[in-house]
Amino acid sequence: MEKLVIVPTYNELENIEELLTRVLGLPYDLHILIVDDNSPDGTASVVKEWQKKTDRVHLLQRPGKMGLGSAYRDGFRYALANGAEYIFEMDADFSHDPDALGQFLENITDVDIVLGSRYLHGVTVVNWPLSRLILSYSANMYSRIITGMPLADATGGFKCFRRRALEGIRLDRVKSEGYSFQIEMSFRCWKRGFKIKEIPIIFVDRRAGVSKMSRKIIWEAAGMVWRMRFLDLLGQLE
Ligand SMILES: Nc1nc2c(ncn2[C@@H]2O[C@H](COP(=O)(O)OP(=O)(O)O)[C@@H](O)[C@H]2O)c(=O)[nH]1
Ligand SMILES: [Mg+2]
Repeated sequence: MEKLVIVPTYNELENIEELLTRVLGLPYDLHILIVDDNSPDGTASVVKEWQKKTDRVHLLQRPGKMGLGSAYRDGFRYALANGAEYIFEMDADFSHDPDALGQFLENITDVDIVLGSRYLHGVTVVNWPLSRLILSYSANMYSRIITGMPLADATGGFKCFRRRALEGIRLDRVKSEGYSFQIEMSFRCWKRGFKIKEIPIIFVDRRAGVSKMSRKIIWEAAGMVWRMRFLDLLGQLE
């Protein structure tokens, strides 16, 4: 398992079948790990059917909805324990185009992390309500100002990490659950000296199912960037 795409899922039954088809159909011998939080719609049962057909599909089942951050932390541990060299983060809802995975692999050769960026060349977001776009864009400006991290899109969740980056930070110290998880991961890696490269992606709003965005997630992110900044100032980021 050299390349592992981690996809957290909560009620993604409408997307999962096509997602597995598209990712496994790519010519890069990708493995895919679904981290499912006991989705009531039965997302995991589709994954289990696939596991009978191929050994490139992996499933972590968790007892209930525990958040995106901890889903990825569990996924990262699985990736490291199973020898993955290139570890991707990707959403299940086709906001992230599986066909872009190849570009991540091309770009990771000389860096440690590749970030799919929605705000690198203007704004490449399709079909989001204006309110959601403004929220995301302002969150990125806020994060850039407070953390000093020079990224156009620090909250994006389409990423590729090299193994050494995930090994280089303390995953057990990563506390965020919502979108701030993305900022926290990049910040910790950046502070450790890992090289991050942004590549432009076109982000399309989910085609099916519902978003899990919430007020709680926004407040968490607002506070987390300050937490990062102070931990760093106090030399306690590690
Ligand atoms: N396992 C797990 N997956 C989650 C959770 N919250 C969101 N996800 C998944 O994370 C991805 C991004 O969430 P989504 O609702 O699309 O967020 P949005 O696109 O920003 O509105 C999707 O694949 C979701 O199914 C969670 O608590 N646990
Ligand atoms: Mg989404």
